[in-house]
Amino acid sequence: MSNNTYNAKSITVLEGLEAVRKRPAMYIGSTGERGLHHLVYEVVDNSIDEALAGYCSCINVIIHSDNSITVIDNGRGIPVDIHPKEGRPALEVVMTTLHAGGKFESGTYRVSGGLHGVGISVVCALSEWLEVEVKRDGYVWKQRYERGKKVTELERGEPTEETGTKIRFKPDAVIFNTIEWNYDTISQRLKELAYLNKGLLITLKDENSGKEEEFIFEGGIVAFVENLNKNKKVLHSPIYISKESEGMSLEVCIQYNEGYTENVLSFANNINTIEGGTHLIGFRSSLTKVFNEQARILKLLKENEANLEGEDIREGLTAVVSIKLTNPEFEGQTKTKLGNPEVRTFVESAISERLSEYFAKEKDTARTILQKVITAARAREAARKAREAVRKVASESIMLPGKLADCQEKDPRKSELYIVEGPSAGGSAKQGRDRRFQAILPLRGKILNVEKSTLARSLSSEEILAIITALGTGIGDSFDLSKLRYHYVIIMTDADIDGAHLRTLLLTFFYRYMRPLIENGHIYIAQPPLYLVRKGNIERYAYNDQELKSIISEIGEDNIVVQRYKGLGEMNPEQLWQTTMNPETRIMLKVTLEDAERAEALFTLLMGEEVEPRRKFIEEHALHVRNLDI
Ligand code: 0RA
Repeated sequence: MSNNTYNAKSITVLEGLEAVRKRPAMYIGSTGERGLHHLVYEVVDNSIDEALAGYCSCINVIIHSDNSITVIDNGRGIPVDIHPKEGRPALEVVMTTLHAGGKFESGTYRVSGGLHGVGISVVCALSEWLEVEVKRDGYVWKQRYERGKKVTELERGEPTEETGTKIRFKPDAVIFNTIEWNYDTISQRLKELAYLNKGLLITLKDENSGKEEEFIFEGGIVAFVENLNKNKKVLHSPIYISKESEGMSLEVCIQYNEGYTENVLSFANNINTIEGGTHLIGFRSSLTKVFNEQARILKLLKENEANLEGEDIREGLTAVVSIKLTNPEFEGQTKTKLGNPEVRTFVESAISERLSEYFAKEKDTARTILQKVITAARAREAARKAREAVRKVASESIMLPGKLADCQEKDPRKSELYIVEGPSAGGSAKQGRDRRFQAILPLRGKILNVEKSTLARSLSSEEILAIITALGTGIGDSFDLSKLRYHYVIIMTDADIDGAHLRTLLLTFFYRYMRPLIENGHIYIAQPPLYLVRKGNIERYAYNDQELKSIISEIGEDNIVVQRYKGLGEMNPEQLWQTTMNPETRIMLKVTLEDAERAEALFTLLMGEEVEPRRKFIEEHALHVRNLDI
């Protein structure tokens, strides 16, 4: 049990407009600029309803310098006769009772739900003052309210033949963060409303700046679409579809331009349904359906080609979808998503029917549009294939080669990769290494006939791929040094002619395809010893002939055993570690660009067509290869 006891006195039943003033955001979304502007939209929506019902042709909005605003329409005027149940003028009921703003009759497309349609009483409640003037029943009628409460009785003024409603109100600064109107915001919305309600004249005037605008579009949403496509090259004249039945009224206008962006605006009862909804779903699916049918009929889509998809129809599509219905359900975060399920099928069948008819008649337009959509579909297919290829390569490169014995260290700056010749040396290296930071990649022992082979053929593609993937950088144009997985790449080959060849091949490969590795000093040549000199317990390694001589003279010639290493495989793991891999004691040569250039020159020569210089070079070069086995 919570120790919160329920206190009956703490329960306040909010009644009438007090509720609105207590929690304004619940009715108008916020008390910021957006909420503020909802006040004027609410009043205008009421006038629009009159226009939709066919009684109003003109709406005027005036922004005053005291931050009050006036909305005038020439509709029927809010009824002023005594409301039978309430016993007071209907106008007063409309202005002071929550949710009494709706029309007393049904059958019109009353804007309700969402942030609009909360009723004019909400505007009244959130205004410091509101003055209404109704022309109806032969007279001008007036009444004033303050913060939702009437401060004057309904008063009959001078006679008039006209009808209409004029509402002027000043938003309550106690409620709103700001009570300043944004001319452009209002102008934009009024223009949109003029587009959505063809033939309706809407004017806006700002008494502060003297700015004035007039919106009237006989073309309605066709003019809207034309305006959206104003600076674009269009592919055809706008296609207009309308249908009215089942208590719904649908208007759609479609026009493709040469561009690739989609600009589809959807509205339900004049509210911009930013989050879409059932009307938009119906619109899209009908377009996809009709386009596919027509593309097959006109044989523009080959039989083996896949169907057009939703995204194909969007490129360069400009459209306005406007539906008006009696009981809209608004959903979503901002209540701008139409939820009525019946709308989907209505829109889908209406557009499918009309668009098919249209395409049957207007074959040229059909072809033009379909070509565009099919091109988009083919581009999509090509892009998908390209993406897949890239993904495949990427996934392959993430897969490290099976032969690689990786190190535990993940920081490339501390990691070493030994590229080792042959499986036996590879085995010793794997056992001898410090696996915490040293990785081993063994390459195939015997290199192909270098002289008769190209680089690609000497190093099998499998081997090259293993190197590329182990290093992680990619090659050529897509080489990325930042992806290098080891900052020390150490070539460890036997001290024989095959080893020399492999070294040349590797250096040439790095020089040609991964040059930054060399330029940035990441490539090294391991220096295994050539000799092991033993005398009793003494073991000394010599890395060249000169060293051998000095060791021998140092420890004396008697009873010494000199072992010459022909290959790395002759060393046991411990020896390999001690002599060649232990960072404390090893000697490595850092490969310079000149070294690599020389290797590449040698390689080119070896690969070259000219037999004589090749032979000469091999002979000369052979002299420099230590411990050459001939
Ligand atoms: C209730 C009933 C009728 C019209 C209106 C309200 C109405 C409200 C506003 C708000 C601004 N302008 C407006 N114009 C009309 C229908 C009255 C009838 O049946 O004659």
